[in-house]
Amino acid sequence: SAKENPSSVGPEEGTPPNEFTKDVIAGLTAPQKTLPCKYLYDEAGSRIFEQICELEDYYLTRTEAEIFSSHLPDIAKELGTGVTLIEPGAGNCEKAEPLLAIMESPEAYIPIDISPEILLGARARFEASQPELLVRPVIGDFTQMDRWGDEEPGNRQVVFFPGSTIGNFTHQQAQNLLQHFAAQMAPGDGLLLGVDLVKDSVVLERAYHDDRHVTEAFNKNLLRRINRELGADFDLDAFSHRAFYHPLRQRVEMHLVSLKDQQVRVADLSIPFLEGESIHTENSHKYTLESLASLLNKAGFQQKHYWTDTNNHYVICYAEI
Ligand code: AVI
Repeated sequence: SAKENPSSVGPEEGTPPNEFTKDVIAGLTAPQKTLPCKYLYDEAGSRIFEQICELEDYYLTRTEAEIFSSHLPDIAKELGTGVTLIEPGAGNCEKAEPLLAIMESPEAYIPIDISPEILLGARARFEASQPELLVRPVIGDFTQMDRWGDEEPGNRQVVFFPGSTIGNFTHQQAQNLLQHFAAQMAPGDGLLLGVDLVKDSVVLERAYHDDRHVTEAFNKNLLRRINRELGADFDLDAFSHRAFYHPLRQRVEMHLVSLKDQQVRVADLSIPFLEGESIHTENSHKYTLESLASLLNKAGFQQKHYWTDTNNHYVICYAEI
């Protein structure tokens, strides 16, 4: 603003469009309409996502939790002693809590998230349950962050990235993100990653097209958000939720399909839709143990150990640089 920047004089230039507006317009005017999946997580979207995690059909959360509870002592041993655990996109920090409780003399826990409320709540919880642990929340977008602030020399760091969040990045983006993590790590530092595996497409598609229509509500909430924040006029009933597994790309794609020819007003634009035309709203990449090892290697990590469930639906993997 003019106040913060004394060199800018003259009349107000009007608020520049924010990043959300720019991304929405760029996405909806592209040949294959698309919206970045990070925008699925406004307050309502985050709440719906929590409901997804409890669905019978959405096996990911439950399976990851199963692997953790069966192998927690093993995993903690692999991470070693005196470790600073860093969790990008930590949210409520629920997954780190039992791990930190069993790790041998962890140095500190650094959860990173864009939501200060949720981080401060988590810190209060840790103060009660693990008072001796140093918890230093960092507020911000971990994909944009150059340092996360453990500058103590000699501390081993382990980056904790569960939930198969890595799957929501393309292979190139995933490699870039892991390289970005690696750039802040020293030789011998670790990465503990939770990743959903390639499996029967029926199982995969059911997870993203659940019979309770919670994922549909999650997907459509993005249109509701655009209506609210950009004054758009999407008719939610004129779009349907579509999720399918693409075996060549090894990913589940989520789309919103227009049920008729229509024009939608978004910001100052009128966006045309043909019947059957879709907005691509999310990719959820699935890995094999081989494709995961290859991703890790490309990003400069060596896989040390991995743990799967008995169905081989999901993997937790520990790697070091
Ligand atoms: C957060 N992420 C790992 C979820 C996934 O499975 O890709 C997001 C999600 N989208 C639909 N359902 C869940």
